[in-house]
Amino acid sequence: MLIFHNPVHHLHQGRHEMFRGRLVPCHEVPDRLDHVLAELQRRPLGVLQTPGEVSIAELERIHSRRYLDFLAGAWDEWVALDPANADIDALPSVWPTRSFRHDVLPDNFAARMGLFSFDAGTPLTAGTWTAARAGAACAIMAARELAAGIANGDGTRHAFALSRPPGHHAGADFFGGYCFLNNAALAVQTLLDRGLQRVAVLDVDYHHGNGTQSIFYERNDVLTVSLHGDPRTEYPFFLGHADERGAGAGLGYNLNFPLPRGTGFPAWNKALQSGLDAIRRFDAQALVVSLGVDTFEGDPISGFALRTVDYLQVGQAIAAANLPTAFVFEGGYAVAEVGVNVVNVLEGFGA
Ligand code: Q9C
Ligand code: ZN
Repeated sequence: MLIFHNPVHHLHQGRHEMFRGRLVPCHEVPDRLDHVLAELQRRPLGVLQTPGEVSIAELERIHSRRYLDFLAGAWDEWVALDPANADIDALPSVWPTRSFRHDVLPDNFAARMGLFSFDAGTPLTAGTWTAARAGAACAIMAARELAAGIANGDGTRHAFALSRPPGHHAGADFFGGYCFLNNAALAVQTLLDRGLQRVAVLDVDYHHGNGTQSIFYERNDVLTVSLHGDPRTEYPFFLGHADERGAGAGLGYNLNFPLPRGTGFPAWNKALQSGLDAIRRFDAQALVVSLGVDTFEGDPISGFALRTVDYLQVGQAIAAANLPTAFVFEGGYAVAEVGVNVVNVLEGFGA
C-alpha cells in the first residue's frame, strides 16, 4: 500500500471548539495522526511518501473559487482585525439560515466566516490553509497513483491518504465538523478526471459525510454510501437521513444508513454489507473510503461500540469488494487507539 502522509498537518492546531456555551479543548488534535504513523512503524504496510504541490485549479474541481480565496486569506484577515488575534483561534458566530435568501459576499470578516461554515466547533488557525492544502494533495496524489495503476493493469491498486484536518464534512463552499477541504471528494474527482466513469464513496466515519453527500448529490457518476449515527440525535444533525437518495440525475446514487446510538459491530456490519452490495450493483471502477474510526467503543464524542479487533473484519469486508481502493483518513478521537484501529482496517484489507 502506498501511503501519502501530510508532513505539515501539525500546522493546523486548533485550541478550542465551542461546546454547550463553553470553549473546550479540541478533539481533532495532531496526536491523532502521529499515533497512526507510530503504528505504521510497528506494523509497516507500505511505502510512506509526502505529496508534492497541487494547483488551486485542482481544488476548484470540487470547491468554489470564492471559498478557496476566503480560506487562503482568512488568517491574515483575522489578525488584521486585531494583532492580539494571533494567539486566538478564529471561530464563526453568525450564520445565514433559511430566510436569508441571498448570498452576497459580505465585507465583514465574521459574516464571511459564517457564510462559509456551519458550526462553531471548527477553529481556523494560522496554519489551517497550509495544512489543509497539503492534506488535499495527499488525497489527490493517492488518487493519481490509483488511476495510473488502473490504466497500467498491474500498478498500484491501493493507497492511503493519511492527513488531517479531515474532510468529509466540508462542502463545495463551507467548512465545519473539523473539516475544510473535502479530501475524499477530491480523490474521487481526480479518478474521474483521469478517465474513470464510475467511482463509489464508502464513508464509515461515525458522523454522516454531509459535505461529500452534498457535493455529489445530483451526479450519477459517483455513488455515495454513508454509515453513521442517526442525525435525529447525532452530529451533523441536518443531513444523513435514509430517505436522502440523491436528486435529478443523481437520484438513486446516494445511500444513507443511519444507525442508533449504541450500535455494535453485528448491526453495523450488516449495514456495511448492504452498502457494499450497492457499490457492487453500481459497478464501481474504484472505491474511496472515508476512514473514520470514531465508531470505536471508546470514542469520547461518538456512540457506536466497535472494538479494536472488529476493524480487521472491516478491512476484510472492504477488500471483498475487490476494487482499486483509496483510503482517506477522517475522524477518530480516542487518540491513543486511533493508530491501532486504523492500521487494523488496512491490515484486514490485506494492504
Ligand atoms: N462535543 C469528524 O469526525 N462536534 N468530525 C461534536 C463534540 C463535531 C466530527 C460535538 C464533530 C465533528 C471528521
Ligand atoms: Zn466523525
